[in-house]
Amino acid sequence: MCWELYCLEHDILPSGFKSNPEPSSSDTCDAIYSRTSSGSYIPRAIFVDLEPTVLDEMRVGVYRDLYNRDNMISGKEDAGSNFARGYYSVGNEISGPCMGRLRIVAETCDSLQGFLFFHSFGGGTGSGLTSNLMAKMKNEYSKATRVSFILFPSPTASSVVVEPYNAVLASHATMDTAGCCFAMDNEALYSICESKLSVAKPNFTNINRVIAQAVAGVTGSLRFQGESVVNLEDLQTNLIPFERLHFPAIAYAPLVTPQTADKEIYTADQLVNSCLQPESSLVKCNLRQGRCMASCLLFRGGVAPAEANAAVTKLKSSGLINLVGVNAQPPSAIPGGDMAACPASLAFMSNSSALVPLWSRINTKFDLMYSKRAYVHHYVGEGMEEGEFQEARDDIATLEKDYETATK
Ligand SMILES: Nc1nc2c(ncn2[C@@H]2O[C@H](COP(=O)(O)OP(=O)(O)OP(=O)(O)O)[C@@H](O)[C@H]2O)c(=O)[nH]1
Ligand SMILES: [Mg+2]
Repeated sequence: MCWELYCLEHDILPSGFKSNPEPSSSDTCDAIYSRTSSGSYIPRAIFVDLEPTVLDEMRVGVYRDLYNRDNMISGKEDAGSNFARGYYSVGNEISGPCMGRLRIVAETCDSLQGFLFFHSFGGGTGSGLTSNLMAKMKNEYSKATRVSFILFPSPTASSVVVEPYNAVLASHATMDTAGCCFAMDNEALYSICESKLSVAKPNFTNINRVIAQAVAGVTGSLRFQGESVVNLEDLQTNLIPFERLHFPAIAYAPLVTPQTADKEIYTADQLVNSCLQPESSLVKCNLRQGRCMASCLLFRGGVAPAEANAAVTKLKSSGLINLVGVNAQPPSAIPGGDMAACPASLAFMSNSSALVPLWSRINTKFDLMYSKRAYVHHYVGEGMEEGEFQEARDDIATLEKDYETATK
């Protein structure tokens, strides 16, 4: 869904060609697309899964000609919601070919700035394989920034009981290798679709399009020239004052339908207020209740820098704002999608204690299972040592405390 939106914003057709071969001067999409000798654009992206069905959908989908097939790597059998299968056994086998492809794509970059990761914390592949790759990438590309968009287990509804294990094990495994990890969860995203976007029964397409808009808000100034350039490194440096405390929340506004878009007010002030409402957050939390260490506000569209700064000054009395960016390119909307094309938007990122309850919930569920050693043998059977459970759990207990202490 991110590439669907990027293609729309950069005027790239599903074939990979621009519909207007004379790109606008502010378009800097070369940061995320490479160009072939015939002039078509290819996403600088690698798609990896331990089983083929999800990637098969992409291989026959609308954008099938956009992607380089060699950058889609899938195995035969999934990780069965087991972190250890994703990290150690099956996952470790596929990680070599993944790194091989990654090197090829990285070599086409003139000045590699960093990597964006998209994965779940609940699935075995999303938690385990990503952690495995993250370690290898940190080793090989130590200077590159790593920014992740992570789907956390939902607070109440969860389809798979071992998701808390996987989330804790993956957070521990990536504690020293991840850079800046934006937390999201499907419960928050479902309610955005239902209550804000009037979608009766949201599916992953609806939800992932909301994620895509927020991601496009974060990457706007990488893709379009503007006065204030906020690159991945700026984002990480400003949002993550302490390396371990790398889990900011992300909120987005406006979340409006084409029918209600003209009733919305698009001033910087109003966008900030909207983002601070709990129902604008992509993860279930209340940013107003969290004590804040750092925030970044990235505006897009018709917001004058002076107006943005004035809105931020108001906020500063109540929290810490480290970085403000305005990119003149307004957001786009998928034709026929749930969200309206708006003249301006804001991606609001905040590293605060607001996520502590999320960790507490996951930890409690972890403890309930681990006290009975439930499902532990599945993990040990895939090459993990049992001691890693306790080690990971202790690490996350420390993380929880560190967040409390740092934001006191
Ligand atoms: N928002 C969103 N959530 C998804 C999507 N696909 C899966 N999930 C959620 O991710 C979690 C499971 O992770 P998956 O990514 O499906 O699992 P996996 O990483 O493929 O791991 P295995 O299937 O165990 O190999 C569940 O909570 C799903 O609801 C998606 O496209 N969008
Ligand atoms: Mg899977």
